[in-house]
Amino acid sequence: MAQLHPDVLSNLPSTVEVPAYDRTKVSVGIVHLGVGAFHRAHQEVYTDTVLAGGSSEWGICGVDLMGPEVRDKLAPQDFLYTVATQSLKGQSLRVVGAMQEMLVGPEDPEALLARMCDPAVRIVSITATEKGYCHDPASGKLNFDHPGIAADMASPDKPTTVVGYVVTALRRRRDAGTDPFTVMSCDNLFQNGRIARMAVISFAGAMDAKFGRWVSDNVAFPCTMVDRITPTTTPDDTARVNSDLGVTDAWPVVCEPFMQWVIEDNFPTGRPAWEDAGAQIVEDVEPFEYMKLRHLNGSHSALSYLGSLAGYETIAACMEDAAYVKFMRTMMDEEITPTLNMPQGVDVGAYKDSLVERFTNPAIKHRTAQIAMDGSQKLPNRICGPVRERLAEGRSIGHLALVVAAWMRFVTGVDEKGNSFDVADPIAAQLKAIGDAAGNDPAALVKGYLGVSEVFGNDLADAQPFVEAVTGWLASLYAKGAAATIAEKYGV
Ligand code: CS2
Repeated sequence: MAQLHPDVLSNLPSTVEVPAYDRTKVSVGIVHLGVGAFHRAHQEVYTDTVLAGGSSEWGICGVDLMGPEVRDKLAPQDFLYTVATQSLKGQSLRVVGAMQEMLVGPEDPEALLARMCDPAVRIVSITATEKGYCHDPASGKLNFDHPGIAADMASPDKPTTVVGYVVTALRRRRDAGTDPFTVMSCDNLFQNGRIARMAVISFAGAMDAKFGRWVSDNVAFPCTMVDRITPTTTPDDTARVNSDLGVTDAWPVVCEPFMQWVIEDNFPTGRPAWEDAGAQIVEDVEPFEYMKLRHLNGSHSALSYLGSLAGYETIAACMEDAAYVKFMRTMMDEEITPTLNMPQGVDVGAYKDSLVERFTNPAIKHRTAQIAMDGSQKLPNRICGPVRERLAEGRSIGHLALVVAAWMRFVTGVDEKGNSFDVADPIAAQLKAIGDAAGNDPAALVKGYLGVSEVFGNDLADAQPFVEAVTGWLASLYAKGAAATIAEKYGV
């Protein structure tokens, strides 16, 4: 089979959507750090639609800061790839053309810095996952002990981290008299723009206080809320896509049909008209971030730990268990929605209905093990925030406490059958050591884990109702297992 390439686009089946514009006329206006599946299924698609509308200055330079794998697969395709949306009706295919080039940070940091300093580049966007900001998730502060940050401080002209690249490129632009680019985070972090800003300003200020102030006064860091369920592409996915495409795409992405992007309108040097592609441009993203991070991502994390413990491999498999669905809905209704303050006209009930439907989509094989990764970075935003707010108001936290107990049970690295498994988390070793020291004693485990201030801050360990609720759930998880615990409490 031929490989996907601009030359074969006209031979693709007529049902496949292809770039309806002359890609050779498009120039790079955005550098995107972190070209994972999510970015390719989301921001690239919106931008592709804008380019099809006639704008030609917003092509994307995709950047991988890890290694050459994605670039090596996409370069022979001239950076075209397929987005395959999956539903019960089957899949629909769209070839996306917004990416103009790819650079691999570790191969040539200087080439990447040069691109970031190109005056035509007006936006540097980021999907680096929660841990990519090298900050303490509970306090939001940049972690200067992080090995990547320490290395970038020592050699700022050979950066390795997102923060290091952004700071050095901004410094060089300032020195050259070039306007700064706007830094747009697209990660699942509450107030992602502020987290990015805090990390960049802390680093810049530690290098040179005057430069730190310049960044603070001159660089915009809009917040965004991003949403599209995009599991890692499997070999089966690739085979299914290629069979319908009739050519070989080395790395398609698969995702759900739904997509949403809410963007704070704060781009002093311009931006693509993403609203023409369906993005919502608003003054304040915060309510939307709360709604999504707490309902969708909070439920995802809940199901990922409770599902993994019960042996459910995907979110859709969890949703086949009526008690799990009841648990998710009850947690949202009773303990998450009341923490929100949504603008008029947003129907939160309909939003939650749609989440249940989206999670149930059996065509999306979103592995619980994938979502369970990096829980130490995810829990503070998704679960600990609402717990803290509700405790302050003397309200119940029983369902949220079950999520925390399930996370604790999971990060011991021993499953319900007594088999060990590797926990993927930046602080996995610390978490395992706490589990090993406490054994299967729920109270000792809770005490040990609540002492991890990176996750729980310095307050939750002393919140007695919370400690008791988590300990009670953890005892049940050890005595009965996750499925029986959920069935007993939420069984219908
Ligand atoms: C998931 C998210 O892996 C995870 O932690 O909760 O990737 C989720 O699928 C996306 O935020 C959906 O927009």
